[in-house]
Amino acid sequence: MSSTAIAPTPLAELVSQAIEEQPVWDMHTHLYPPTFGTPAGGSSGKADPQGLLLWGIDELLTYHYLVAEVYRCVPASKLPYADFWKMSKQEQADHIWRELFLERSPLSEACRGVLTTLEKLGLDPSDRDLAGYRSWFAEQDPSDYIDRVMEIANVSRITMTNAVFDPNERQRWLADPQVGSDPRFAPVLRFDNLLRDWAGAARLLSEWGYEVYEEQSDASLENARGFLRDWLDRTRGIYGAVSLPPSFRYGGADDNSTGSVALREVVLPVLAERGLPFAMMIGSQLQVNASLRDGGDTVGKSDVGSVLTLCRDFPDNRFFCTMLARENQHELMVAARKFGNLMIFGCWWFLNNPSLIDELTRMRMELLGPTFIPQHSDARVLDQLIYKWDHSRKLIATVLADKHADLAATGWKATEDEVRRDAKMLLHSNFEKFLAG
Ligand code: HDL
Ligand code: ZN
Repeated sequence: MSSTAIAPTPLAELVSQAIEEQPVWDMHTHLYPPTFGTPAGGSSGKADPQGLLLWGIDELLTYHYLVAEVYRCVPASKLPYADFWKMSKQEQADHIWRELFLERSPLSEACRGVLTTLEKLGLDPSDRDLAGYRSWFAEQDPSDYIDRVMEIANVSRITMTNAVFDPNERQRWLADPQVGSDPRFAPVLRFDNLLRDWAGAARLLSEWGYEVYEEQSDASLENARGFLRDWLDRTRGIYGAVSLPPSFRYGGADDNSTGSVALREVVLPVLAERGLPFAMMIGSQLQVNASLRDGGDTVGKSDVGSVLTLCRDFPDNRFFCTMLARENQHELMVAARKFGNLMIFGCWWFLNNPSLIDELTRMRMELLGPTFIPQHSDARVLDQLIYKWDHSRKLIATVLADKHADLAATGWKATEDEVRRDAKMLLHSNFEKFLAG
């Protein structure tokens, strides 16, 4: 029995290199350029407590994934949620570092990600020197640091989530029309409320000067279309996006629920006239534990049939779609075989773990070839790009190498150009081309 490690085959090496070297256009993140403000000023000195650009070790450690995980270690009976939220960001980070990294091995994907990020930035995770990490981050200038993180993660462009119903974000766009013009970032107009809560959205639109009422009259619907057009113009969004609950249903032309009417009469016509895709992220059951705040959402099985109906009934619209439940994945991939105006993407949120990224990517490649978008980072903290893409690239490369090995076994030898073309499709051009229509 040989004890020496088995060298990867030249083909596996080539695939790994092609995936590593291919810049990725990250199609869904919650990241922002410094023009949106940042709570950690770093060496720039300009700190905005309500700023939207999150970066640095304390933001990495207080990512809502880790807040949820730390409450498995020190329950609310011992640390009431209100006491945790009263802590400073640094105190919260200290608590999480101690409980998840020092008192227990940081085995979860979100914990491991912090360590990968530190290592790729040239810091030594085994130092366990949180104070030292903090001093290093404090010396970074936010805008220069964006370039550095994008270079390490090999991310060519960061797609934002510009939530028009978030007062903090909306005010920043109204105050400075150029706020989203940093070329490193692509804007996306996000408008969940229109579909999740028409009545509430109508009240807000009325406050904002659009005559939109709960009753979905022709005038109300036309004014809602006007609102969407205005904000697509203001943000120059490259697609429209919503997250939808597991209960989301679209039953066709006779479905007159307020959400379906808003979808059929407002969202899809405006995006079709603008030639912009519509991204549906389906399966997030919000705030099952509101005390965890952003970490309080869960997953639920959703209805792929509604996606099929939309793709069939709206052939002039293009749909990005990702679903949150593992149980929906195979049916969604088969749906993508039925409609070319459906582009499935990413291993979203609770699926963004090695075992599930591998499973989904294998299934997708076997059913769809290279015609899907395997991943988005969903990063909320800038530095997360480093680990989310490092981890996912390795997994995507392993699957692609296995599939090319299967081809080679038939006698089909891929050329280096063909392998690099595959990498470019998966990490960049499938997204870019679907955007272009
Ligand atoms: O709705 C979404 O875009 C989700 O990605 C949520 O932001 C979620 O909280 C998240 O951060 N997932 O990774
Ligand atoms: Zn997201």
